[in-house]
Amino acid sequence: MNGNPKLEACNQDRQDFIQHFSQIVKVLTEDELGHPETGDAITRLKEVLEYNAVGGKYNRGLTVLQAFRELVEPRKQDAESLQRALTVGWCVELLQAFILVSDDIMDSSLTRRGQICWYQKPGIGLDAVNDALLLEACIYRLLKLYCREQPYYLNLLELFLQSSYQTEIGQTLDLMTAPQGHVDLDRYTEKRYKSIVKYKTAFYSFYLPVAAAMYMAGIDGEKEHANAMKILLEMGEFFQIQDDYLDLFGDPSVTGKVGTDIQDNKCSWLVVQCLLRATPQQQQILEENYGQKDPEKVARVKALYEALDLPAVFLKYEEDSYSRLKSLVEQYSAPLPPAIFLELAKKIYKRKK
Ligand code: DMA
Ligand code: MG
Ligand code: MG
Ligand code: MG
Repeated sequence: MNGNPKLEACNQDRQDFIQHFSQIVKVLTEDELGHPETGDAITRLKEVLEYNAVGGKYNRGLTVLQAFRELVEPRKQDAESLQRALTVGWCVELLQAFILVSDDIMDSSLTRRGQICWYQKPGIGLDAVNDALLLEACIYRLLKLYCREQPYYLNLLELFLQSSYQTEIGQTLDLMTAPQGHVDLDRYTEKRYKSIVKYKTAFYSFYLPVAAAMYMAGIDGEKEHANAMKILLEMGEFFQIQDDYLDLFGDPSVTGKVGTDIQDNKCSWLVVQCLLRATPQQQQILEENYGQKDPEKVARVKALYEALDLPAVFLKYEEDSYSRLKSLVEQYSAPLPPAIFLELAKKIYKRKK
């Protein structure tokens, strides 16, 4: 106890959320009883869930639970409804696990959440593609098991399907803008950057969890969703800018992942900002060193970013973005309580992981 009731409620939610995982695994693996011939596959599924769905920050999953508590009348927050909110929160975390297992393969990453990427584990390799698909399928099995009788079931199904599609479109743009083996600096525009991150990150990381809680609370109006989306997409864009900054300037022992954006030729916020400020000579340095594995070339790109003061540019951007967000909340949060958005913003601004 530290005497701060808001913080204690938050910690309680986190504990409840993490504890609910064992029930999720149990429910997803007991189906084997009816189909004993799939037992070996279910054992694999359990391993996949335990390796890939836990160990993150749980921001997305917890957002469902916390928004649900803020939006649903207390008398309707019975034990069963809370179980459903916890489960839908885990569905968001499973979508995240599905996306990350795939993303790490496509980005040739080495570590995630402080451990070796699943596909990098000896004996796993590209079988991880099927494991990612299994994680995705679990979302819909859980929604069916827990929410089939609810009036919002179809809304949730469509929301998860649409969020997956948007993320996959975003990943497509991300990959197409980063072709292996040839640097074309003209591709790295602010406009392109915004499209990539809106689709690959903002929808599923910010709109999805809040929208899911809205549907569960019976809020399904277009206007209400459009307003919430306006705020949440802005937050999502900023979140990905932080991710790009941390890719190079974060501490891997804190972020749990080693950066790959320069090597992967990515349209990162840093390269976009660099190009807005670089002299022709500095552009030449980028041409010669970006998008390659050689650690010396990566170091030259980093030195260029530092020479252009990009860490300071980022700090300033973070401040500006926070005030912009606060005014968006004032303008668009109604009829939802502004606390839903402000609590979320507090979790991400100044984050180090
Ligand atoms: C983030 O892209 C978006 C998705 C859909 C994973 P990223 O590759 O920069 O993520 P990370 O830095 O976590 O690999
Ligand atoms: Mg990645
Ligand atoms: Mg990626
Ligand atoms: Mg990244």
